[in-house]
Amino acid sequence: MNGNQRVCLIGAGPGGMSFLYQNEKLKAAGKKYADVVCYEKQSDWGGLWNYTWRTGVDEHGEFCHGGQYIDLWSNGPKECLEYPDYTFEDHFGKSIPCFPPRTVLFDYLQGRWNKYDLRKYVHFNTIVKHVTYNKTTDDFTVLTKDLVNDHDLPPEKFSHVIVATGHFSFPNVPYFEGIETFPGRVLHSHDFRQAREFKGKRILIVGSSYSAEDISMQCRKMGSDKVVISYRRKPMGFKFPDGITERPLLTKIDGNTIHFKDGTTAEVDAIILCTGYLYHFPYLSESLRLKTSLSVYPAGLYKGTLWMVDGNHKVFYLSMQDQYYSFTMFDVQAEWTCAVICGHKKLPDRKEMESDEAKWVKKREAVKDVYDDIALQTEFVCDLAREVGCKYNLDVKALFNKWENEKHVDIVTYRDQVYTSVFTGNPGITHHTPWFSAYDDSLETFVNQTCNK
Ligand code: FAD
Ligand code: NA7
Repeated sequence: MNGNQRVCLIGAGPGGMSFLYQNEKLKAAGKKYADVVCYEKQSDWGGLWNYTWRTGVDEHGEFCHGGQYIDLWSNGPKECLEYPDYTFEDHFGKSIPCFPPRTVLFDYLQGRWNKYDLRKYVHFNTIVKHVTYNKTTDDFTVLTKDLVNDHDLPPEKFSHVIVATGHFSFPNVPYFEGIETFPGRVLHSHDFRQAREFKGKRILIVGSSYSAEDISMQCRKMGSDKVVISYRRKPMGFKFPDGITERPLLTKIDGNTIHFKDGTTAEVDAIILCTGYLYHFPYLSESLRLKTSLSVYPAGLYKGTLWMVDGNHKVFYLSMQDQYYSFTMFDVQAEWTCAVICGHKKLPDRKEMESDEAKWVKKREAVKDVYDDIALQTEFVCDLAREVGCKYNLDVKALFNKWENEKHVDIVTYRDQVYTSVFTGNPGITHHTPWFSAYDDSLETFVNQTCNK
């Protein structure tokens, strides 16, 4: 024991790994760092980027975390999530196109984590079952289980807890009249693994956000016969390709026939509920549990990160925001958390923290559209960057605005556009094949392209 804080980190996805990375950076610089024990219930790191073919439960009978599909490509430009101290050019040694497939992004993430050999801090196949705050001793008791040996591990004490278990995993599954007798397949997007399964099929997609948009396009790309998207509040309004249409919310299901609010009907073979996710932390005692719906600034968190309700300012949540920014946002949150825990950054008094939190929540409530959302998240990321004295300008708002505009110009071609890295000043290259007709998403094919057309 070296007198450092003893930190329990839950989850080795991009958020949790950022904490390990930032802590190791402190250690390498000879600064005070934390003694971290990271628990990860899966057998590998990467969180959602660690693809699994499984659905429902994992090999140990635990809830299956993964929800990405095999043919997923990034839905935002890589220039919007690029680490300033480890650019895509640093990793691949050259410029690559801007919307990489899943495997390419995972490879990039791992390159940064391997820089510091962070794997040694992660206890894989170990699930956190319970966390309580002990008021009298001002610390935490954490119960874990070794999943391979079906063995409860002895309770451990920690000075701080970091929750990095994500919030795009536990599906929100609404009920629609007649769904129980629908004769085809019904699934949530969390269990969607590949679009090819739906070739030649007529699909109903429920929801009008990122999963609805991308899974519709994926299904059509892979040969679904037709896709009907049913929205609750408003249509996405993109110029979808032939075969994809939007309708108001369904009212009931009668055999293969779907009835919609506007009185129209459609015949479908499968239903995919792209109805989002719930914040779900069953292993935390109630006073430590973040309860919120999806937003760019969930209430109860100072600097969007420190839990204000209980735990004496020693519980931190990483990446609980709705995510335009992703990897860079998690990273700056992790750096800030590290600085606070290790004593490099002093927290202001409680009153000041409360008023700061209230100020951000108020700003969030004033958001009117996606551009406001992007602007607010940019402000949030830049605020944290300032707090930690980050030497890079993490503001990529202009790139996000371009991305949002491109989607409205043409949802089929938005992934074919080129963006310029704010850190290297170099543009990505044009992909050899437009996304809508690109079927080879292997890392080798994607990365081994040499020039702009
Ligand atoms: P996660 O990646 O969810 O990792 C959390 C980790 O915690 C997991 O490894 C899990 O096994 C572990 N865990 C959970 N419970 C426990 C427990 N009790 N004990 C121990 N370990 C536990 N973002 C982008 O930037 N670009 C994209 O293109 C993109 N596409 C996406 C597509 C889909 C379908 C989804 C669902 C999300 C997508 N995202 C995308 C967003 C994604 O949330 C982030 O990229 C990122 O994975 C979030 O990292 P995280 O570490 O917060 O959480
Ligand atoms: P989101 O962004 O939370 O969107 C969920 C969608 O589901 C949204 O359009 C909701 O409608 C809709 N929804 C939720 N409940 C219902 C009910 N009861 N009936 C009808 N429609 C409903 O989740 P996504 O999965 O799209 O995206 C999450 C992440 O995964 C994101 O980062 C992606 O990149 C991948 P609303 O718009 O509120 O009317």
